[in-house]
Amino acid sequence: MSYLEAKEKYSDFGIDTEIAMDKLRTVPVSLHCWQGDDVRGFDTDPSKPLTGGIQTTGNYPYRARTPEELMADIDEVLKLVPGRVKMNLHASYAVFENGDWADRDRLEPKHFKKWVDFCKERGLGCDFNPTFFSHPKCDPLTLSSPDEKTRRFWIDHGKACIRISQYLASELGQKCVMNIWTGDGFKDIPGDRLGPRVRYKEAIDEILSEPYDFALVKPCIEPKVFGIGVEAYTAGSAEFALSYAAFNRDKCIPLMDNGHYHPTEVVSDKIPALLTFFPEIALHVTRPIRWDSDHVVLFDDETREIAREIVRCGGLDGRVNIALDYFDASINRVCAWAVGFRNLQKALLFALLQPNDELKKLQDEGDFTKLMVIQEELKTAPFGDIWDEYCRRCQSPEDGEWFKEALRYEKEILSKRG
Ligand code: RNT
Ligand code: ZN
Repeated sequence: MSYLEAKEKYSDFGIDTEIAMDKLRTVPVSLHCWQGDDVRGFDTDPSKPLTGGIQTTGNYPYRARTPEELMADIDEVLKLVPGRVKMNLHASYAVFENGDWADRDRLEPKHFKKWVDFCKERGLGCDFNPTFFSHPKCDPLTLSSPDEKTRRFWIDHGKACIRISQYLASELGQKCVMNIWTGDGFKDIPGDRLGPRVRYKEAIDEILSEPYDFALVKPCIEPKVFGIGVEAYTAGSAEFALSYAAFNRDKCIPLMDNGHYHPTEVVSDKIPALLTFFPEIALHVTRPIRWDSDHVVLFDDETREIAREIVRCGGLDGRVNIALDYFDASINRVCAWAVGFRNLQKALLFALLQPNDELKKLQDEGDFTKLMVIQEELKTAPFGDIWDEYCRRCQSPEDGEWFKEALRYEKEILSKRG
């Protein structure tokens, strides 16, 4: 079927495919730099394991080992995906020139100048994350540690990251979402659950006392139910993070990662719950399998439902900050990035091609039969033809094309890496 026929089909449902495609092209989605090197970064010994309750698995060769390699791989991803990309960096990806290494509490905007140049040349905004893991100063706790020196180091890191986020936002002229997540917690039943949370809260208070323009810098608090090695307790639980954001609405926003809840909970349903109260929220879109496994995002039911809630709640106009967060080391990393980014674009386009006003009306009128029928029939509407057209308009390769290019890149560039 051609685009024009597909467009007709959708217009029978009262849907304008032109409006949907035009809208999607304006929406920034953050591309996480950490898929390219298995979350190692450049500021610590790359042979040391990833800590903080997260883990990459797989031994696919050719991971990026230097800022140059990582940037080249990201450039390749930019060729392969449609839509508006924003970068998302971790503090551990600081680029130290002429041996001027600085520890995390001493990081400065200048350590991200290379990334600013990279983003400017490509017209991208940039989000940011302090890195509270994979570092000798994790004792293993960070912001919730009972050790004053440990806490001070990590608070100073958080403050340095606020300054860097402010720099990224001002240089690039787009807001910078700065996400605070720590893996602080315990493997087994704690003797004190309150103490670490009170210390965590006070530490975040201190970090957010660093001056920043809240219109441009959006600190977030990301909760997590458990992590590898912190199965029994996390300081930054859901209630902790959400309460923090609710009590500090003039300073930060909540962030939800859909790998961070009990397996039968769904983030799609939590989006409108939070948007009832918060003007703005942030998301990490990932795919958990049985645990927070951070598999590549698929075009699956929950990703589509998350996208539908973002669209239906008016989230595309800045209320929902959308970011990807996964890391698969078992497959070609450029493809992992591209598949996940493309799938999120697909899910958003699919959501924009729903007759959302009509569905709402049917629900309010109590016509649950028609509500079900329409939603089911739209699943087999000629979505693929609209998707192909969207890729063409973004001058991005269609399904079936991008993979060939990714294989060429692997053969000509990646395979030359030791
Ligand atoms: C970990 C959190 C966190 C990290 C990134 C690297 O479970 O999801 O967001 O994945 O910051
Ligand atoms: Zn996350």
